[in-house]
Amino acid sequence: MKTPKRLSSRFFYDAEGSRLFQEIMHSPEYYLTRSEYEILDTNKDDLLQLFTAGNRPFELVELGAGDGLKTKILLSYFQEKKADFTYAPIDISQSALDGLTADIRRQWPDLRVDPQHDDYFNALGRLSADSDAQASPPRLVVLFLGSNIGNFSRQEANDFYSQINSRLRPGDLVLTGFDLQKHPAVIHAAYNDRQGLTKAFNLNLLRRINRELDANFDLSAFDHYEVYNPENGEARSYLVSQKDQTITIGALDMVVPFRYGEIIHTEISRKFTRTDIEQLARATNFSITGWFTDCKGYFADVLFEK
Ligand code: AVI
Repeated sequence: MKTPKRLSSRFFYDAEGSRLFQEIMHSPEYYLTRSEYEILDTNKDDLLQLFTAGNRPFELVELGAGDGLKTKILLSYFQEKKADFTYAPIDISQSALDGLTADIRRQWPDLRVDPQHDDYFNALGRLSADSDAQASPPRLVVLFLGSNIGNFSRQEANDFYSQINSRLRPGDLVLTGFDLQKHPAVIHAAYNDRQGLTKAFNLNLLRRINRELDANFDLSAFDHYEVYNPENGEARSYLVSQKDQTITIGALDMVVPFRYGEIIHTEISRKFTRTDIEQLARATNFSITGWFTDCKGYFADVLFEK
């Protein structure tokens, strides 16, 4: 068995995990969502000018749309301004897409929605090919908001943006939400909220394994622990075994021993400097054409152009 033990943060988002994440986003410590909301709201007109430069229609392609709360600021404004665009949320969860699409159709019956139930890169490749076939091809504008990029390692982020780049045409855009490095205490608190929501979110991984893989984790025998390292900008989440114990995972026919104090690494949430972002753009063949931050300078939405 590998040490340290690891669980991928991809598994956080079952129904309960998604619900807890919604609560985290509204907690006083989790500044990320409010900062990005402020950025999009303050700069929606500048963004619209950039998206429609050259009077081209555009296709707003959102990777992992979730409940689309922040995107709705843009959708609402673009509708009001009668912009010529289609919204194409991509998600591997059909139920998340159905909910979002129904919600948008209710709020803005005239908005063109083109939901893509697929893997990000397949869907991007198809949207690119479809728009190529049109007489006046729309510009693709990819949204990857909410600091989702922070959950990738440096290498994974480079690979991800290279893959996106290979599916776009010159002039297409990518708007990414990056959480910036700042006073370490602010970041540490965001992953250690006083209500214990992040703790419950982390422990829910074990509940999910119990339910889906017939395991017998006792949630009260594990604690949540978070470290933020200001030298490399990495916040890391762990679960810590509070005693010597042995877990069985029926579906995998596995017995897993834990020592007192042993950790399971569950998530990395990277925080960026301007140099990190410039390096990412350079390494993946994008240029930076827009840089927007909130009034505290906590978060940045950065526009890359192919
Ligand atoms: C989804 N992702 C950007 C969140 C983050 O901040 O890394 C997930 C999260 N983990 C703990 N709190 C929120």
